[in-house]
Amino acid sequence: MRRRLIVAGLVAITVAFACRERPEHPTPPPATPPTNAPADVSHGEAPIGSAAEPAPIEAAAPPRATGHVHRLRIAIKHAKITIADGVTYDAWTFDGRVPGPVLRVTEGDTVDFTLVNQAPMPHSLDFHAAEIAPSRAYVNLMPHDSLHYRFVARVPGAFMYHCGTAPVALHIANGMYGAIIVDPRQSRPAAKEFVFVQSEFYTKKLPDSTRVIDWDKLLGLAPDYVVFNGREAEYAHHPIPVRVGEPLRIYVVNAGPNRFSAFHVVGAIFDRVYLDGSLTHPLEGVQTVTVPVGGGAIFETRLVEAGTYPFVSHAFADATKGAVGMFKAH
Ligand SMILES: [Cu+2]
Repeated sequence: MRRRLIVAGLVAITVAFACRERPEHPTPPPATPPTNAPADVSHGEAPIGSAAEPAPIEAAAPPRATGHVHRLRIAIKHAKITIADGVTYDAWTFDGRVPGPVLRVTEGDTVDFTLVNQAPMPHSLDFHAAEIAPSRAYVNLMPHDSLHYRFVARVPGAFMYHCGTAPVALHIANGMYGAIIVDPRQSRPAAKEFVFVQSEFYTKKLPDSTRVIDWDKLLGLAPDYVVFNGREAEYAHHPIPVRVGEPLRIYVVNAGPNRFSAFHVVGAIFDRVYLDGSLTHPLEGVQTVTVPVGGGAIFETRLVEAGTYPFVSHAFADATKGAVGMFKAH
């Protein structure tokens, strides 16, 4: 009997070891930092492409909303997305894209919201722009199920939305986030407007070269990519054209799930920065402002002469990993 127990124990231990997921060997950091300047401007952490070719994900903000009740519907889908040139990632998405769609409503408007789960596992959606009981609205939705509720967008600002299903870090890191802009009732002054959602990807390669989440890297806070709008250095490869002197307004939402953003435009000083979007006490004349994970801020500036102006997270390891873009002023 005792012998049988020992054998059973040995078998169990062997099976446990065999079944344990073998972590992929992390890529060792290079022994020395790269010394070849990859771009033709200072702070150009990525090669600069042509402004003539539009970026795959539009940086321009959608126009201000009209009407007071907005019927919004989002479908949860699992989809392959491109996170860098030639790099495909198995993502969990809102509407098949990462980040999810930019939503825009006005202070006091009613959002009439429907969430549909077309994915093969439970998901949910948490609106930071809403004041609502999570136990009613942010519940896990089973596959093929849908959920409908309304909320009033009472507070203006640049807000995050994201999947709130546990473990939340996994669902966010896999792509389930987006931005919702709530405009103040009285319009902000006219400006050219952009939305940048910062986020991270923690990846390991499958045999077919598709990337999937690397949970160890996520817990170790070691992303492979830090990006604006879902793709590494997207707006360096496709610089954003603007005019010299025109007012710019940049809505930045930081989806994380882990890295704070230190948002900065090289060659510019922000005239005003509205934390989250609060209309009272904007910061004036500031160089870099932290956008915390799960937070947002609205940046206003203008570019004083023709040229290329990088925008970055000034946490420069993150800029090196892709949190960099370019404005081309002419
Ligand atoms: Cu989810």
